[in-house]
Amino acid sequence: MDVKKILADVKAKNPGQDLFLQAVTEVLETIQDYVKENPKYDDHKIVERMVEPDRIYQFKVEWMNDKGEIQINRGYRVQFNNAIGPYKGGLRFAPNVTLDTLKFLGFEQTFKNSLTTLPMGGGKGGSDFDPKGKSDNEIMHFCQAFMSELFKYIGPDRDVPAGDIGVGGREIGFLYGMYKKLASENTGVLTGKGAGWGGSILRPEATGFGAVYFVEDMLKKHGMDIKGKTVTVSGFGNVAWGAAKKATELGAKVICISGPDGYILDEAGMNDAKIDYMLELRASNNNVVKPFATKFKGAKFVAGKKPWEVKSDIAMSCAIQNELNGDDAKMLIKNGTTLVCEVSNMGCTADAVHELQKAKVIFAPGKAANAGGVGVSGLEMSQNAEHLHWTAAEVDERLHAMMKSIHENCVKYGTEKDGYINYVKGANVAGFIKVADSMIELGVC
Ligand code: 2IT
Repeated sequence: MDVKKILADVKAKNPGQDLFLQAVTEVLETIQDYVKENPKYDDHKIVERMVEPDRIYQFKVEWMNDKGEIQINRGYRVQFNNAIGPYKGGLRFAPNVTLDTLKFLGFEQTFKNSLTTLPMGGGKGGSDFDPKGKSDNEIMHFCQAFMSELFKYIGPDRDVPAGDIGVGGREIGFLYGMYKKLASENTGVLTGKGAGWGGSILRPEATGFGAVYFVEDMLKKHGMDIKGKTVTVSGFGNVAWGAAKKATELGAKVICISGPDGYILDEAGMNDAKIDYMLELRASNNNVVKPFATKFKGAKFVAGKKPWEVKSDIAMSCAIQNELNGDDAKMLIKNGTTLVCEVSNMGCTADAVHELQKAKVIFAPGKAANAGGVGVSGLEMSQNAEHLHWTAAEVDERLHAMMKSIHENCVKYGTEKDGYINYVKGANVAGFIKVADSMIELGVC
């Protein structure tokens, strides 16, 4: 496999798609040794076939705001790879969403879904719609208009979307209501649904909980415990909320959360009231964390800065891609951070990953650490297919088992000669093998 040539081709074919190229570069650089040792992959041109999405839908979304003005947005669904199961992956609504964003996410999703142990292919979709400052009514109208086109391309055994940034339980409700009406069926084609209408218990918590289980496994492997550790978390949305909740429950002290406006430093750590307030902040549609410092005495708001400047044992990126760069990584290393867990998809720049690994910091890539979210989505699909509802204990046990299996696979394929566990390499190789072998068995089609 000629990594340079494949990357040059990807770059030439996808001009200006820097995020997609970043995601592909990381995977190719870390799987190349394994691919060279196993010539069957080159014989079947697997890598070249994997970097090309199966298909991409782009559509216009027209809707009316509360003032009666016509609005036009762009909608997308990238169906990346369905070798091991129906396309599966979230929908992102944010003003900076482009095709590049969704191609990088769809590519990552293919490897992540393979790691979960469940039969799910990779896909991603979304829109440049900006939920900030919109009324609930406007969000409903947008979701309905978006689904009136998307429903043509999805199905419970074809492509199963879910939430991502800007798409939570409320949006899934509006989207599912419209799908159900248009398709004349109630088959659970979206995941992240409400518990009363087909959703799985623990799906809202799953990404954050799974990431903390993964952190626990990494610490255990290195002879440490999460109890008593300080944790900085970025973001304040669904993923940050779940991570803060589980880390606190396990005896860690979460001292930071953040938003686009800056970060909150709360030396006393999170408690139930503070964690619940994160949900209120998100529901307000304002996308700021500053009010947290007004509400809770002792919490300090630091404007315009990222939480990575705060000293802690564990850092968890739970906001957005490339939110932790090389300089941030150097700061974390200087502050003696033990473990960095990328929870957002591609939360760290390539520079940051390089710095952290060079300094032998324990580092988890997002596609391993955040796989619990889509993992429990997969469990929601199973429950929908058998028309049953599992208990929280059952779902949590399966989530634990998935994260444990992902950790074991990372150790198996990522342990280097000096004993350092390269979790990035481990996750990419393990994710690759299942998809690649399936593609070979399925033939050229
Ligand atoms: O990035 C992700 O894995 C998600 N946004 C969740 C996808 C899903 O289908 O639950």
